[in-house]
Amino acid sequence: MRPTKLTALVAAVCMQYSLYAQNPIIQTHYTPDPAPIVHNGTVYVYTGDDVPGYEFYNMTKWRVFSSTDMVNWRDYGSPISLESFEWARDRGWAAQCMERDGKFYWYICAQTTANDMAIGVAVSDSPTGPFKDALGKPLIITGAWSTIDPTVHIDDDGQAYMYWGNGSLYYVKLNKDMVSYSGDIVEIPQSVKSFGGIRQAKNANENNQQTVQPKDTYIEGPWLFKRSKQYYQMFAGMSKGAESLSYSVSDSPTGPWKYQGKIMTDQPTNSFTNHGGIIDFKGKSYLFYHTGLLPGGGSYGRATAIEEFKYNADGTIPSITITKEGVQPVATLNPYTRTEAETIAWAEKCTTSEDKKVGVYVSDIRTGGHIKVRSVDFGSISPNTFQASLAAGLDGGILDVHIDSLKGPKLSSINVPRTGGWDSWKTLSENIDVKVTGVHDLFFVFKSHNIISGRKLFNFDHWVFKP
Ligand code: FUB
Repeated sequence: MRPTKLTALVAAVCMQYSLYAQNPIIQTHYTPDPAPIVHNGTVYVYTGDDVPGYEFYNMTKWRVFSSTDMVNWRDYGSPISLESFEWARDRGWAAQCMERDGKFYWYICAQTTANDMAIGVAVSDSPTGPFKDALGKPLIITGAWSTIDPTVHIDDDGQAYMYWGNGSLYYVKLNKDMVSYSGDIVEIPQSVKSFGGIRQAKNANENNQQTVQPKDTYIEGPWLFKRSKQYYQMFAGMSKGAESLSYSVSDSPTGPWKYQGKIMTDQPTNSFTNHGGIIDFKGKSYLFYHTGLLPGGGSYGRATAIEEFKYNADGTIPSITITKEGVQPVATLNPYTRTEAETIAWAEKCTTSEDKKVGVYVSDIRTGGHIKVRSVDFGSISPNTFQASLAAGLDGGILDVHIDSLKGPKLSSINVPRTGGWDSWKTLSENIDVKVTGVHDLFFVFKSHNIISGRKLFNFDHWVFKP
């Protein structure tokens, strides 16, 4: 079809939109149920892996990404999947990873061979893996389908607590080894005072009970953290036709809880669920949640988004609305050290894959696509060379490097030849004639030699500028 003036205008508007958009933070995969942690000056966000197009939560793996600036996210692929847990047969749902004494414990929930949901744990020496099932069996198995959404908190006295549940909220005290527990599983009482209301049974009307839905109620996705002396229990609550993010507070990790209200509600998220996590990083506070707003997404194609917020003076959390712009960078990226190509602020017409040879790399690169990397600091010395590791099984394409915008000054243009295979990597360099200093956004723009080429152009593993 020949482009008309209108299609050209729509394309220009879409391009403008993506230039300023930062939410969802990952565009190469569907990344629901974000669970962020801060470790050694880096934020790691652990997510699920939605498969849109099937009317259910059919996930089979989990993913991890990291950032030191909150806008460029490095993709570490999928270190665990249902295959990592011999006891798991289906539905890899919400998870959270927690560090203790240099080890990382990734708590997941999945369906067992008995059709219920159970909580398992994988362990690693690194936040990005490799991870291994710590027990070879579930850590929490109750026989109920609602044993989902684990969240873990390690209190100041070293006692770790794990909370979970859909409809009902439970906790148990984890032992120091983080892979076993002591004492009973406790169900946390719910009331209007503690969680805003009590969920109505589906058959409430038949039994002549009250059928008016409460203004809020605990549904799922607990997220426990401590700030000053207060414990916060955020959870997916009840709103009009979709979940809200709500919270309760307590003086103790075991309650009693006092309902505080809704943090995020009635937003055009294009998703029934929202599943949140909260962290502080570099002096700022962030809410992670998911929406169905990635193209092709929806309630079963959800993707992580982030908003910055400030606690009120009394410690309460303000009401937060979703934005396309997301958050601002809190650090810069050094272009003179090797950066993995899968470190991305925004990507279009490409995805990421992983193999044993190079780990994660950018793949399925198509004509008209690009990767944006934000807040790149060239300092006071201008680079004279750009170098990239690329592979092409067919006739390759062109990798153009621009600053400031897709059509901003061009620093380099690498002609990527056929390298002998999609995993036959070649380091290609190009001199830079333009002077560039200070902080800029960087755009890697993908072009084919032939304008009508619709095939994969090349794979992209890493890049660096030489001063
Ligand atoms: O992602 C599957 C389920 O949807 C999660 O376990 C819930 O928290 C909800 O987000």
